[in-house]
Amino acid sequence: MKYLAICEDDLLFRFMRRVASKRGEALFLVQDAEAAKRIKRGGGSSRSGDLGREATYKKTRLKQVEQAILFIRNPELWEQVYLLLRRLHPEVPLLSLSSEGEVAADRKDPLLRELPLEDIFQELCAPSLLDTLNRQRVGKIRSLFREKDKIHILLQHDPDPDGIGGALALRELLGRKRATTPIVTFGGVTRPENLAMIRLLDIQIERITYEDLHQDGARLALVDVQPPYFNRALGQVDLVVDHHPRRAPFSARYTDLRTQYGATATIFTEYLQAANVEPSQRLATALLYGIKSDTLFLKRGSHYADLQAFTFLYPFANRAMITRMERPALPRADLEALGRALSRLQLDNGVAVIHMGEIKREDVIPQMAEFCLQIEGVEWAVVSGLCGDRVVISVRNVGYVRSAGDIMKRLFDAIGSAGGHRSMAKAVVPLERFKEHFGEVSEKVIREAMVSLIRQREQELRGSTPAERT
Ligand SMILES: [Mn+2]
Repeated sequence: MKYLAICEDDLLFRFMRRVASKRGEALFLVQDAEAAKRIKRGGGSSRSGDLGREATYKKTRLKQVEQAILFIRNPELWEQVYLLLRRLHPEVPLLSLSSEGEVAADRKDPLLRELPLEDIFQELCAPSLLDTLNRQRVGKIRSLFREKDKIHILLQHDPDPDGIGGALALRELLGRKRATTPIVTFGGVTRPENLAMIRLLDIQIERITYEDLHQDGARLALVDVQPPYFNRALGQVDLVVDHHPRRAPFSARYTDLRTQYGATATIFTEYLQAANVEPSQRLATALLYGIKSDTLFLKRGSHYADLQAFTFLYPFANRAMITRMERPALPRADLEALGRALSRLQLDNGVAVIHMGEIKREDVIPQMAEFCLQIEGVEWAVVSGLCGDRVVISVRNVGYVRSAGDIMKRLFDAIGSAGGHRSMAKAVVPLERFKEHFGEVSEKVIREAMVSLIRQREQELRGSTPAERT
């Protein structure tokens, strides 16, 4: 016999019928003879007797019990049973299911554990409550649209994985295809990771204008965004599903805002589960990546629901593909430019300056600045490159008391845009203006401008008292 359950009645048996009905696994010792009969009729093993008396335990072969479960609400009886059990079998692990809580707290019994009933309710019932809610929500969403309606799923200006994943899920829930339910945006996808995502998962995102939003009576669904985000009126909005805080009032035929969630993809994952839709690998990958990137791998603003959705999606998703999205391949030509620059690298008081010349992709520049910080002796990394007609400069340093943002602002704000914080900063300057100001774009020019300012700053810091270094 594995478990001995000591209970006032047969309530616990009903909860654990599946374990209990394997004969020999669990014996229910109950106070009341009628309850014992009901347990037997339900396929369990039971005995009845006065739980406070030693004789009741005599026939239970207590020494063979691996674990005892106590489900006794009456505190005096609980006390009696506990003391009796400990006298008869000091080593048996005890699990007490309690409604009062804290009976075991000051007992200093390492083999006694307490599980509050409210926690059990939370674990068992809360998901079911949410599930019925989600089922009702899915029904509502499906009733919003007629078969002949075209639906535009509108995302933010620079659609991100969370919005894209949610949009795909909405299309799936509605049983729609791309032609009748396109994903649209007023902007375009720009971040390399997001471009990699739509390329690898073969997702089309179409550009749309305000004028075409309701063309031919098209319906409008907003995912991971709310109407006030757009600075113009959108006309009738049919659906809004989002997790951002409500910035301003808006109206829509259906709204589901869950601001405590870390991702919109989590809401859609719950919808899919409630609707019994098993996600395809493509859909699961998109949703998983959405949750992962919006919550910084469940670190930022994430909720228990995000973790649950993540766990549900994980086995369906293509994880290798997510790794490829997160680290989009660097263009070979850009890497070669970096290689050439690295071979000429000279350190000047811990400052590494690299000008990559013309490059294809802007995001390579901050990545390379990050990379250069790992070179021995480097405390500051300054990497620049020419992207079309813009000079992009990225700065990183290892310290916390340094002010990369300040320096970049001082140097470049007047001729372009510059900003950042203490350890990382960026400047973008139109090529023409850069030339007007500095004469040419070269490593030499950037080095001269940056190094003297960095040195000056460092000297200021050295001269200051520690209290000022904040
Ligand atoms: Mn989001």
